[in-house]
Parts: sequence; structure tokens; C-alpha cells
Amino acid sequence: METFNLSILLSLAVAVYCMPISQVTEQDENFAESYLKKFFNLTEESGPTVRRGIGPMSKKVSEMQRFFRLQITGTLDADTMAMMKKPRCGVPDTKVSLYAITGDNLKWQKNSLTYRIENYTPDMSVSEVDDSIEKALQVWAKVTPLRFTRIYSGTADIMISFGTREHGDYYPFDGPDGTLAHAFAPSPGIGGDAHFDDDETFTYRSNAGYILFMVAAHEFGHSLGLSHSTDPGALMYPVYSSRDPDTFVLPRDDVNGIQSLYGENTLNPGPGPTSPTTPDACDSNMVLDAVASLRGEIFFFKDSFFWRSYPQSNTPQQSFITNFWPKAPVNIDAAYESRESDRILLFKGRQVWAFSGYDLVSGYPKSISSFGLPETVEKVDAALYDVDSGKTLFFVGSNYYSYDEVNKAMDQGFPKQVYETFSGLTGQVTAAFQLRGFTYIYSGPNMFEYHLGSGRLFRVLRNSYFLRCTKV
Ligand SMILES: [Ca+2]
Ligand SMILES: [Ca+2]
Ligand SMILES: [Ca+2]
Ligand SMILES: [Zn+2]
Ligand SMILES: [Zn+2]
Repeated sequence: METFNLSILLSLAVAVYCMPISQVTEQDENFAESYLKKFFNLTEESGPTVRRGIGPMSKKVSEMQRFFRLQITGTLDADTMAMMKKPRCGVPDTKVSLYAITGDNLKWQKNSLTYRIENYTPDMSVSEVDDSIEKALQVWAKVTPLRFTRIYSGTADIMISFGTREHGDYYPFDGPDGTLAHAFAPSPGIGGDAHFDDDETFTYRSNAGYILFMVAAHEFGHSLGLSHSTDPGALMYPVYSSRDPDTFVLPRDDVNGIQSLYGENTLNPGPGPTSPTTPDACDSNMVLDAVASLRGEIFFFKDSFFWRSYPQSNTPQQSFITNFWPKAPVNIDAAYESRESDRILLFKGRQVWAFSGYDLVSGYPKSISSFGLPETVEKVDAALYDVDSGKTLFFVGSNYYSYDEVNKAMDQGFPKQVYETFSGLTGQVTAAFQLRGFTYIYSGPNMFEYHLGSGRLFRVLRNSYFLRCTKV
């Protein structure tokens, strides 16, 4: 498996507090050992020394943690185990870099490639499979000179098949979840071929199962010579993420990777949709869309992504908003947690979405006027739940409103001017939240720390005070 890179895909991280190391079970250790053998080229037997953060396995745990931008402890903490258990691509992650190209710079020496669909999954109709595969190849054709032609017999460059367990290549699949698929780097024979684990449930576009288009588009990246990226927004990130196939645009990191091998699309140029880049916590000028505290963690929203950070952790984890709340909007305006109803509310334009756990509460999205905000309000810039008073403050332009969560009504005497209550705040409010008795109001990349009761301003801080830059 040195040069023939296989690939795997993934799921939601369930982050919990770092467990004491003594709670790592033998089952976890065995699971981690086989994971590291598969994906990080662990060759030596390690024994129980990983518990003390030493030995060859511990070194590989650190390598895995660096790849996934986790806190580097060398031990099997809860975040690390959760990441290992996400559904993912079967190709190893050993080469660590952004859009890491496979070791020997393998690429096809021609731009015209053939593909053949050898068999079908019972999960979807034949036309849905055909369409998913065709669209997944077009993801790459759109940004390169590569062209794909389907053939129905004989040997194609890219042979596509569904199989379970041992399926003829010495890289057996593992039953439901875990590894979803794998593919081989360009070369004759098995090179370029893509295999899908038919113990998974594949779907055309619903969230009940793994979207075949997303899995296939990732695998074809390997078929064309790409290996895994550490960018959590990249298609070539090894962990599966659910996206809308109708609006999917290949992210910038993947475009850079494939164009470094094949060049740009010279045959059919012209302005396509802009390739999204992944927001970077190390960008000191970044303006967050919204911040909210939720069950003791802080959620930072930006574009299609959020970071979650809990007080014991220095390494905020970044993921797609829709990985967590499949029915949520992206590019939101504001967010807050209502302790009264145990929900998180997300605002975008004139609408608000309420989630209980991962689920959209029925009746949502609703109009923001359902809170009693005037019809003239086109969007909420920020929202803040005040634990002491049970009120939610809505920031709109230079004003703010106060909503009583218990009586479910707007308070009298509002809107007020923001600067009347929040001294020193002259710019636009862009996000707001509370933590441990302090109120934090963001204005662009700056963050103002207040005590709400007294109105006292303590400090002016930057984004990075809570959202740490963890580039390694
Ligand atoms: Ca082949
Ligand atoms: Ca599997
Ligand atoms: Ca905002
Ligand atoms: Zn992969
Ligand atoms: Zn295979």
C-alpha cells in the first residue's frame, strides 16, 4: 500500500471532555491500533505503552492528531477516539500536507479517460447511480482539461464497482460504517479504480445514508492522483461530510491540488462559481458571523463552517454547519441558546431556525417578526442570551431590542441605542455571547468584554482570545 493509495471517508465528531487516560479501554486500544495500521502506516506492535504517551503507537497517535488538527497529546483521548470512529475513506493519510500529491507524483499521462460502472448497489436506482457517478467525475472535469467517456464493456481506466468485505484486492471492507470506499492512484490495471463498500447505505441526495455523489467525487480525486488534505473543508479531507449535491462547488484547496497535476480547464474556460475557501482561525482580520454558548461549549460560526470549543480544550474543532444540523442555513447572521426551551436558534435574513439537538423543531423556519421584531427589520446582526435576566438581546444596526424568554414577548422601552448600554462600542455589532458571567460583544475582529449588570467595560480583546489559532 505504499504507492497505491487507497481512500476512506467520514462523519460527525462527538466531542466530549478529555477522558482520564485510565478510561481508555482495551477495545479502544485495539481499535486505535488497527486504525493507525490502516491509515498511518503503523508497523510495530506497541503494547500498552500508549497509555503513558510513549512508544511507536503513541508517535503515530501524535501524527494522526496533527493531521486532524487535534490537540497533540500522543494518547487516546476522547476527541481522538471520536475522530477515529467517524466514517471515512479507506485510503491512508500518511502524507501530511495541504492537497498532498501522492508520493511519486502519479498522474495520468493523457487527458482523455474512460470509466465503466461494473455493477450497482441495490440502495439506489440504476439511473441515480449513473447520474451520481457522472456528476462526480464532472466535478474534476470542470476545473481541468480532463474528459471522461463512459464505456460498457472491456477495461476502462477507471473501473467502478460495489463490493463487500473481501472483494478481490487484498483491502477488504469492514461492514457498515468505518471505511466507505477506496480508490487507487493512476497507473495501469487496478490503478484509477474505485470500490464502494456495499455494506453502506448509499443515497442519491437524502441524509438517510451516505450520498454516493460525495463519496464518489472524493474517490475520483484519488483515481486522478490526489491524496488526503488536512483542510477540513476540502473534498479530499478523509472524513465523510454530507453536502447538497445540487449546490456543491469544488473547494479551492482541491482545485489547487488537481490543477497542480493537470493544469486549468483550457477547453471550456469562462467564469464558473467561486471555489470556496475554508475559514482560517489564524486569520486575525476574520469577522465571525455569530458566536453562541451551547451547553458549556462555545460555537463560532463563519460561512458554511463552525468551530466548537470547550473550556478544557485549546484546539477548536472545525466542521460544516450541515454536518451537525443538516437542515440549518449557512452564512448565518446571529445565533443564541435559549435555556428556557433548550434550543439553539440560528438567524438568517428575516428567518429564524430552531434546533433541539440535531433536529429542526417543527414549525421552523419562522419569520423573525414572530419574536415581535418590527417588520422593517431585515436581519438581526447578533443575538445574546443573558442568563441572569432570562432576556435575549437582538442587535439590529445601532439599536438593540430585549426579548423576555419566559413571557415570550418583547420588552417595553426598546429599541435602545447600543452605545447607551455598551460604553466604548462605536462600530457595528457583528456577534455576541455570554460566558461565565461576562458579556462579549464583537465588532469586526475586536471583542469587547462587559459586565452587563453594571455596564462596565473591562477589556477590548481580539477574536483569537477564545478562538485560538492552532496551526502546526
Ligand atoms: Ca484502472
Ligand atoms: Ca464500511
Ligand atoms: Ca452577525
Ligand atoms: Zn480518500
Ligand atoms: Zn477494493
